[in-house]
Amino acid sequence: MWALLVLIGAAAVSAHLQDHAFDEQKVFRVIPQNDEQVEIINSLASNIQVDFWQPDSVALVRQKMQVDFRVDASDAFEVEDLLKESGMEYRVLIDNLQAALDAQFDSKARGTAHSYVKYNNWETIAAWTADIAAQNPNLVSRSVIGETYERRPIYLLKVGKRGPNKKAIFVDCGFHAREWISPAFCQWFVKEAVETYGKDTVMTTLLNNLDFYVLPVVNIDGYVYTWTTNRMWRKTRSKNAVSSCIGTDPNRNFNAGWCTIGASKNPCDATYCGSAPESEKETKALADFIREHLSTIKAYLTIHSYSQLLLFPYSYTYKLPSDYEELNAIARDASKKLKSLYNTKYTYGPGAQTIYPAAGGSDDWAYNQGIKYSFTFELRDTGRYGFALPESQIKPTCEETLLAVKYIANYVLEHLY
Ligand code: 9B3
Ligand code: ZN
Ligand code: ZN
Ligand code: ZN
Repeated sequence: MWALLVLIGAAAVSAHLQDHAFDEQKVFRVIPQNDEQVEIINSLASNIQVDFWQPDSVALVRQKMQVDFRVDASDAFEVEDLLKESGMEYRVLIDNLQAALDAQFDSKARGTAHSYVKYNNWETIAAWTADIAAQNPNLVSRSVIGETYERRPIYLLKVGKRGPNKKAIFVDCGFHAREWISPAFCQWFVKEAVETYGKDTVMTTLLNNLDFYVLPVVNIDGYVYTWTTNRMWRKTRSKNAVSSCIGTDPNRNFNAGWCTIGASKNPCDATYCGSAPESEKETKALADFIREHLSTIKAYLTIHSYSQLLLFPYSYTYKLPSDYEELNAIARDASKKLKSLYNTKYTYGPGAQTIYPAAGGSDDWAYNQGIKYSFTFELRDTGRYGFALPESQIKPTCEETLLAVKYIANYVLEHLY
């Protein structure tokens, strides 16, 4: 009993740590129209702390596309003044980030019980991976594919009806720590699999004929850090040899044009590519697993947020993949499926053209390993809440995304041989 009280007390303290961390911080959206305005954004970023919410916004700015960025409370007025004076097209996306973050939880009083319609902390997700496997031994099994920098086990769930020589689809979530809707989707997917097997004909066919490898959180250390210390953290939590800055961007750390474009060699940046490809224990574990299962894995799906995009290779080059026509048609039809539920609109296309050119991503790497059906999802929303997506949107977001994932999986199944 006392131990329980102490535990609850500790959770309350750590939750309180960030209670006011983002008070009055603002998120702006700007659309620079000319080179002068591009220069203003760039000089802003070099003078004050600017957290671009679509990393590699440097590239977006240069292409005069819309960019969202967060600034400190103490800089907010000055920044807005500057934007006004410049005549730049801008909008205050989030007026008080702390208020938006407070609103992401649908109730203030929170237990630690697992819920599919709430954001779960890592402890709760880890316990859930054990429970869902124990409760569904005929469909789900859990393994450990490695450990994180801070030595947490990286869990992988294999979901499917046991059978000989099955092909597989790999789905991962939680590359980027602050993209909380992503791990929520992986949990949702497994729930739907076990609940609708034997009832939904598509799901039943999929699980009878394919296995899904579901990795609920890749960047566990970062995810934990967003719960305890800094909700806006993106990278891993590894120490760098040459800098006091922490962390590497796991989605710039794969061996696909590594660090040639849209990634930073500076460990202090959000898109730091790491000291070498697969320098991170988390990306190495993932890449090792995929290499070991290359003969079975036929599709690779990686779930990020936000922007409502369905991307496929390449991101590290403007060159189109040899399967461009097929991948584009699948992305088009999967987006259409997704839209059919709540009218949520997705943009789709090759990464470089559709968001920004950037190297070292897992989708490009998987594609170059020979996994033809390789896609990155960027889930809801388009910036109203950004990373602070309210819990009330978990269910609709996951339901619509599931339609797209099932569509792709079914396509893969029908094109196995
Ligand atoms: C980035 C890259 Cl490098 C890729 N290959 N595919 C998708 C993305 C977009 C995500 C990222 O890492 O910036 C969106 Se959060
Ligand atoms: Zn406050
Ligand atoms: Zn991401
Ligand atoms: Zn994103």
